[in-house]
Amino acid sequence: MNMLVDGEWRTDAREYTDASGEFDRQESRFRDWLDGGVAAAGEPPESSEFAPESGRYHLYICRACPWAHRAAMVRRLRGLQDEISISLVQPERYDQGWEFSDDHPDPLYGYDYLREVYVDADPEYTGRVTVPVLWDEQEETIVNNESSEIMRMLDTAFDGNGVSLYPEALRGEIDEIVDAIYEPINNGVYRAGFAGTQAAYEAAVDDLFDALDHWEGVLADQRYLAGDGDRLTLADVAMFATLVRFDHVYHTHFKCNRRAIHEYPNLWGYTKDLYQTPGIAETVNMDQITRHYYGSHADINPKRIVAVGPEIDFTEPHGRDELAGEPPLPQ
Ligand SMILES: N[C@@H](CCC(=O)N[C@@H](CS)C(=O)NCC(=O)O)C(=O)O
Repeated sequence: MNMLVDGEWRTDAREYTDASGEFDRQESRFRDWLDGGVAAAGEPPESSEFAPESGRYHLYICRACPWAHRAAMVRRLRGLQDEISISLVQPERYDQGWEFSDDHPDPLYGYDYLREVYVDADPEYTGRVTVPVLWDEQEETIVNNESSEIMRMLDTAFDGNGVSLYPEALRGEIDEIVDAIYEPINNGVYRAGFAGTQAAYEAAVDDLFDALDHWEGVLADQRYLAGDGDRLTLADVAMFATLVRFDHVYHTHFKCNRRAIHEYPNLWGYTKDLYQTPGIAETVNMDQITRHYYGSHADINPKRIVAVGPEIDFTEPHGRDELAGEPPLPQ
């Protein structure tokens, strides 16, 4: 387990799992807000010195990471490409943590490792070095490294193109869905994949497939998750980031193999529908996704061989436009 301890890189610091074999995800540490950004209900952000100025912020992401994917999708769907710059780390993660490379250089400082960005923000930082990172180029610090907060603030702090993925009337319900899918689905695939005991693995898989069965039912007669399903929201962003990776990596590498997403008619149609929503496909890089997962977790795939399948096509007809609802259209 690799992490920073008091600003020093350590490769022996802590295990992924707790004593009962359950995957233990750390709390994100940097939790500042862009001024004007809206938080989940009950967590009002204070006003901050981070004004939502165009050209001031940078997103460090990995195309492989579902949490970083949320931020990249919101940036793209809201047309913030010119306001917030973005760069990628190398998809494989080895002993040194997330790395930059010739293919994926650090455009701001020319660093070799993402951890150097964390140490700049806090020379005494103790914790994991994760993506996404929302970096303030003016103050040269990390504003926030928690995707559920970054996605909300990118939607609400900037004007963007007029698309709203966190509309006021639906915020409570979107929060509930984002919460409801987090533990069994978004984090559930990791709980299965990194489980240290058979019991922890089976419990995670049971929760995961119970939740997938539930949402398969919900999506039988609505196009999207929130409200009456007629508009794409942050709840869909959060769900899609897991579903699009599922059949290629979670099913095999994380042993979530009771069923594949393409075997669920509604979840599969929904995944293709979102993939085909203008702007989303360009945020998905399946080569980097598979290289990252199969190539980075030596404890569960020591030979780092990347599975070749499945042969599924996210661009084939999804059949969901018969349900009420339109993809987001910039105003
Ligand atoms: N709670 C964080 C989790 C981010 C996270 O765990 N990202 C993974 C990549 S998928 C990571 O960077 N892991 C590196 C590590 O744990 O050392 C969020 O939602 O932003």
